Amino acid sequence: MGSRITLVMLPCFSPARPPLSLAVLSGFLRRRGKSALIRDVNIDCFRQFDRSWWHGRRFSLWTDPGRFSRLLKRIGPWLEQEAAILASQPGWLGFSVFSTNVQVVEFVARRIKELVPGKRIVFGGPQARPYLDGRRFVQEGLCDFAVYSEGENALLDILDGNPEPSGSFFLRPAGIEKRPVRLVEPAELTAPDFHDFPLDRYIQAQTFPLMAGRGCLNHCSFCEERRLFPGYRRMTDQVLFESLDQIEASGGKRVIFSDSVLNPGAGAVLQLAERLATFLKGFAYEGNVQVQGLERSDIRALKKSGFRALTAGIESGSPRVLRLMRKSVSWGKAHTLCRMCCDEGIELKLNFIIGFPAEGWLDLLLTMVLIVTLAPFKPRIDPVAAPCAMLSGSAMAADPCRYGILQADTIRFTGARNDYRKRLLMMRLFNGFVLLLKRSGLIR
Ligand code: B12
Ligand code: SF4
Repeated sequence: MGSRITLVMLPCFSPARPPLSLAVLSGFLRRRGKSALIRDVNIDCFRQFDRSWWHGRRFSLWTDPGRFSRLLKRIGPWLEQEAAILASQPGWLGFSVFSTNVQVVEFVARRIKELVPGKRIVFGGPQARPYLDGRRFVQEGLCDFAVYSEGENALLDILDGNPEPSGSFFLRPAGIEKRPVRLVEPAELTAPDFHDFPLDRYIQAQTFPLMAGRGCLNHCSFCEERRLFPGYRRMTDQVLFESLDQIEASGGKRVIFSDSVLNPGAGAVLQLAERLATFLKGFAYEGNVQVQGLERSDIRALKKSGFRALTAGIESGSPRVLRLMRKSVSWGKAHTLCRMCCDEGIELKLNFIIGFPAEGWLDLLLTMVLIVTLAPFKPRIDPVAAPCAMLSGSAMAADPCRYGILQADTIRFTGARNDYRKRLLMMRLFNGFVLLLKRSGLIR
C-alpha cells in the first residue's frame, strides 16, 4: 500500500478549472507506474457553501486567523467529515498548500493525525517553500515531508520508500533536515492527467489549464517566479500533443496556458504557434506573454493556431517605477502590443500593479494616462485585488532597503513613497478609475 497516494486540494483554491498541480503530479506518477488518486475537496466545498467566500475580495476569510476561526464555526463539521474520509484512504496523503488554503490544510492534517496517528502525509505547493512555511510544517508534526520545490521527483522518491526524498524537509532526532531538489528534466515533463477530476463541477465548463513550459528568464523585482521554477524548461512536442489529446478526449474546448510567459526568448512564441497549428482541433487558447520581443508575425501565428486571448503585465505607466521593477516595458511597447492584438483580432488583457513601494501619486497618474491612451485598442483591464505585496521569494524581499522598505511585513510594509494606507488609497482610486472606464465602454 506504500506506493499509492491521494492528492488533495483543500479550500480555498480557485474553483474555475481543475487544479493543474494535482493533474501534473498524478500524470507524472501514473506514467511511472504509481497509483495516484485525486480528491478535490475544494470544489465540493465551493458547491456546498456560500460561493462568495471564494471571491478575491474575501480571501481574508481564509487567510486572517481571526476571521478564519469564525469561518471554521461554519465549515468545521463538514471539514471534519472530509478529514475522516481522507484518513481512511490507504497509502499516503498529499496536500497542495497555498496561502489561501494553508489554515484549512493545517486543520485537516491535525485532525487526520489525531484519527490515525501513523497516517503518512506530505505537503507541497507554493506555501511549502523554504522561505515560507516548509520548515514549520515539519517542525509542528503536521506532515512527514514538506516538499519545498517541484513535487514530481520528491513524490517518486517518497513512493519508492526513500526516507530522505529530494527537495524536501523532514524531521530527524537532531533536527530538521533538507535535501536538495532534483528538478524535472525537460524530457521528463509529463502530460497532466485530468481523469479523476469532477469535470462538470468547475465554473469554466470545458476549460483546462496547461503549462507548455516552466519558468521565466526575466527577474522582475516584485516576482518570485524564478524561485518557484528555476530556469526555463519546455515540454517536448510529443508530450504537448499528448496533453492536448487528453484534453480533447475529456471534452475540452478551451485551453488556458498557465506558463509565466509563452515567449521566454526570441522565437519561442512562433515555435509554439507552429506546434499548435499542426494540432488544429478547434481549441481556443489563452496565455500570458511578456511585452518585449513580440512581432506582428508572432501575433498572427498565434491567432492562426487558435489563440483568442493574451494577457500581458504592463504593471505601470511610470518609467521610473518600471525601472525599479526591472520590467522591460515602455509606453511605446505597450502601444505596439495593443495595436497588433487589436488589428489581428486577439483579445488582450493588461495587468497592472498598484502600490509598488516606490510609487507616488505622479506615478499613479502616469499609469492612468497610459491607460487612457491605450483605450482606443479596447484592452481588458480589471480592478486589482490587492495593493502590491512583497512576495517572500522576490528580489524585493531579498533587498528591501533598495526599495526603501522599512519593515519586513509582506503586506503592511512602508515603502520609499508609500505606506499601507496610501497603497490602499491608490488601489481604490485606480479601481474606481478602471470601473468608470469599463462602465463607459472605453475599455473592456
Ligand atoms: C494560474 C494561477 C492562478 C489562477 C488559478 C487557476 C486554476 N484554477 O488553476 C488564478 C488566476 C485564478 C489565480 C488566483 C490566485 N493566485 Co495564482 N497563480 C497561478 C500561477 C501563475 C500558475 C499556477 C499553476 O498552475 N502552476 C503550475 C503547477 C504545476 O505548479 P504548482 O501549483 O506550483 O505545483 C508544483 C509544485 O508547487 C509542487 N506541488 C504542488 N502541490 C503539491 C502537492 C504535493 C503533495 C507535493 C509533494 C508537491 C506539490 O509540485 C507541482 C509540480 O512541480 C501561479 C504561479 C506559478 N508559476 O505557479 C500563481 C500562484 C499560485 N498564485 C498565487 C496567488 C497569491 C494567487 C491569488 C491569492 C492572487 C490574488 N490575490 O487574487 C489568487 C488565489 C486564488 C485561489 N483561491 O486559489 C501565488 C501563491 C502564493 C502562495 N504562497 O500560495 C502564486 C505562486 C504566484 C505568486 N508567486 O505569487 N492564480
Ligand atoms: S513578472 Fe512575469 S515576466 Fe517578470 S519575472 Fe515574473 S513571470 Fe517573468
